[in-house]
Amino acid sequence: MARHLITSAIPYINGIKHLGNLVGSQLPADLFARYQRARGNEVLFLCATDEHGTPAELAAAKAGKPVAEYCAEMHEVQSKIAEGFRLSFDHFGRSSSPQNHKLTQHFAGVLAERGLIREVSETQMYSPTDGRYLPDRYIEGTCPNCGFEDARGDQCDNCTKQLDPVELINPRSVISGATDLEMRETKHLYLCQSQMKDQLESWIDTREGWPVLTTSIAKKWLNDGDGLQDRGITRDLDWGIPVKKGEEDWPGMEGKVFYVWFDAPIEYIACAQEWVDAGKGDDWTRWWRTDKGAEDVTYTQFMGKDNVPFHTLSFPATILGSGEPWKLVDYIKSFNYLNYDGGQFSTSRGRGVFMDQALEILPADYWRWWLLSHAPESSDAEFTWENFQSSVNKDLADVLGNFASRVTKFCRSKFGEVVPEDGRTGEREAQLVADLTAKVREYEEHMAHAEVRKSATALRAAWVLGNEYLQDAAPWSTFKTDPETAAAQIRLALNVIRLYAVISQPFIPDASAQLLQALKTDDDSWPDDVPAALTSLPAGHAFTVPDVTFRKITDDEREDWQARFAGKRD
Ligand code: B3M
Ligand code: ZN
Repeated sequence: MARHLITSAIPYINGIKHLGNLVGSQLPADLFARYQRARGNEVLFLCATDEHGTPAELAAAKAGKPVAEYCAEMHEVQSKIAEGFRLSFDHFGRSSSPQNHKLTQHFAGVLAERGLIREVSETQMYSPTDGRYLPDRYIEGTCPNCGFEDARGDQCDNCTKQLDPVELINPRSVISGATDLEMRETKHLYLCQSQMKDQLESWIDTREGWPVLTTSIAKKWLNDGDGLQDRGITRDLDWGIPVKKGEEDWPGMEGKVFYVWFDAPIEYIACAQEWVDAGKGDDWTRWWRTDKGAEDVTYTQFMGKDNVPFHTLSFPATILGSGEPWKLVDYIKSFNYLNYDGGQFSTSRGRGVFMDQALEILPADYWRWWLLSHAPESSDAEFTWENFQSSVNKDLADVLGNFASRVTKFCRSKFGEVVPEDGRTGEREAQLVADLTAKVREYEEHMAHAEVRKSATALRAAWVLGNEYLQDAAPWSTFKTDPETAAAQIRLALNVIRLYAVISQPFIPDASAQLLQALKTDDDSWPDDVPAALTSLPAGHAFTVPDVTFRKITDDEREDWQARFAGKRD
């Protein structure tokens, strides 16, 4: 049994995420976790809310709430929505947890001891209008790298370059819009990433089979300009993890907190501790410490492309720099962006579909299927309502749902609600079994490599095989002249429904459960042996006709939704 540690990038606490965020990390991570569990592997699947930094402070201020209260509430909201989408986290933690405070301070202490943290006196943007320093997202302006006008102080969303607020052209305060900003002297800690460039580069060079998107972004920042830059890891903010050296105070750093991108990845580890402290597991070290068994773990991270620099360079610098035996990531799966109907999803402008709204209009499986089968893997992808309608209606309703419905209804009308006994199958059936076997093997291959779209394509092709078979065998005609053969065909087809339910579970867990329930079976074991799996439901086994598994989206609905989500969320 293999052991898989799986993490999704942890979503910022500042509000409900849109479908582009979902498909960029949490959803494909869930697909992979569900698949590994279905194969009988041991999985620890972790995610959390990212609760520090300017996004949290700004959103809390907008909501008129103390930050801690805002974060606690939004964590519950995000947690409920994650359940709604059937995201099967073993634990959904919080980066503001006591565990993360302690561990982040621990890493800072160890890194300092090893000479990898230096104190820098520097000038920071100060806004007299706002009466405070303006770190990171408190400032917006034009990106010095690509000219994008709404670059944030910490990173440009357009070209992914990590920025320092002082680099922005025409900077303005996000709080007040003030442009009369001045530079003031303040002291901060820097992580000496530049000292670790060679170590990081050789680590990245030895990673096998990483997606090009991942390694190209890492290489770009390793070798950009003067090479890998040291990174400020503290901020002048109220909310966050207080700067300490382990458990000791850090002279000169009073009142400062760690930078959100320093503590957020550490939460991947702290989250495993939270999982244990919540009574859900009994040992986190065997997942995270290579001296405690984690060398046997395969660790896969999922994230959007803008998060790649932090996961390929900054977080590994923390881990490697500590000199302690922490588990490093084995595979980084990164995603491009999902665009929305001819433009971008926009949280600020309310453009696009947000996770809560999606679940209000259709069940999770409809979204899971579309998003995963159109995951922005090799390039950006685009959500359009036409495409969504046609995928749902074709793949889910016409192909999968229709197969289950036709087979069970036909059986009920001719043989009753039990798997029929009579007859033997012939060549056509042998061919179907062989084709399904090949398709399942292909699907497994893609799933094992977290090739999301290819997996969806193979799964859809497996569904199509059943429909083609049914069309071709036409048991409803066979029945008129040779009811015994029709019985054998239907016996096989009922077993094919069960096979679909099992292999589709990582994509569409609710439909899968519904089908297994209708078939009155608990046998959800993976079809290692497809021919054997297709005899799982024996003659005489009772079943019921399932309710409609997937309904079609009408043109009226499509038009209505298109208008409704065009912008201006309240
Ligand atoms: N919260 C950015 C994001 O949601 C950030 C990811 C942290 S992963 C450690 O895109
Ligand atoms: Zn840019």
